[in-house]
Amino acid sequence: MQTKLKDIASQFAVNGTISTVEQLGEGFINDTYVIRTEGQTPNYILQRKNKQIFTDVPSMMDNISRVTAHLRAKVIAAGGDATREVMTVTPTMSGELYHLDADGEYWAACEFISDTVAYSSAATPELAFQGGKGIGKFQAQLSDFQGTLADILPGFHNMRFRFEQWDESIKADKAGRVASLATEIEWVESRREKMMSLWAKVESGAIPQRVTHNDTKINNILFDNNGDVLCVIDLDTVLSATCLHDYGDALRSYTNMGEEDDKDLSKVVSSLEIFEGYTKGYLSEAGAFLNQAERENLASWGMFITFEQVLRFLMDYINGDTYYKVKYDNHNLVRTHAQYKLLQSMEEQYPQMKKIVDKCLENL
Ligand code: GN1
Ligand code: MG
Repeated sequence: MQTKLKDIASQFAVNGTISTVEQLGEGFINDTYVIRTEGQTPNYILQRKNKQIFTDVPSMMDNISRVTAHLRAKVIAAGGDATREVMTVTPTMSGELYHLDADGEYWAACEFISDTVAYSSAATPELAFQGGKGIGKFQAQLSDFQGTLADILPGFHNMRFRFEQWDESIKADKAGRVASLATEIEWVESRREKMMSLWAKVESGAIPQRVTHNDTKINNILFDNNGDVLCVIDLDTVLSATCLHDYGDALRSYTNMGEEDDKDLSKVVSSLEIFEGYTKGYLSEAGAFLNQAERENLASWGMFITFEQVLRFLMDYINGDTYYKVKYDNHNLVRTHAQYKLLQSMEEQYPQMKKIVDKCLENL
């Protein structure tokens, strides 16, 4: 394996001599490695992109390349350090943005940004503030992006499409699990109307499509050693979508006091302190460009995205676990229960969340 990985790594325009290629983290979708080089030359991140999910890797890499070029220009104009504040794609020796290996697998590389800290949860409102600021700034920098990005994940955050997939999954009942899931299916069905009415504001154009990140979990942000936000990473899902999805998905991850797949549901509650920290940080950057409909709906979007995640995890369980990597048999069901508990916690606290958002907007 090491030889094969080294061989793949050597396809890229890496500076220095490759010493090792080691697995890094445990993403649900791609396989990630770090390419270490000898001496003082930089290290790199190497990823095998999941071609079942990303069916058009060349377009995905083209999106990433255009978005990072735009971000880099913004960082340089602001006098920042473009090698640390934005992801840098490493092309192959022949100048391609990806390498297609003999097995038909797609690989891509980027520079490893050293001396950074990544978190799996937001322990303090200050950290949440920094994360919010990071995504707000990312969206602000991209708010004047020209041209259109390839829609590499059609319907990704489209609630109408998700319900269509959902209806098909229930009907097909591929894994024979539907009969045992009456309670969980009702969790989804009882919210269908409400979620579709929120989605209608996107379909009408009141909530606009912009260039957004679409996977704003805290571990997709790198912080520096002072705890300040440095760089937004994992740009695979950069798409035209709504800013509210980014904000909501971040709240789903940051405010959860338990794990995304916690078996101890008593730990899974959404923290209002973290909510407030994230919202303040986000609006300190995004307050400048969000329109009225976006502002009015911020407080609902944590619920919207957490609901979407309940639906997606449960649908994958119903389909027989074909999308997300699972570590044990009913992992997707455990994820569904944990995300549902989080959704309930957000629903209960909606009035307080709305007050916090309104106060932050007044203070801008
Ligand atoms: C997937 O693998 P990761 O963490 O980058 C998923 C997100 C989900 C998330 C759930 C392309 O992201 O949409 O919210 O898992 N990405 C894709 O943790 O489906
Ligand atoms: Mg991702």
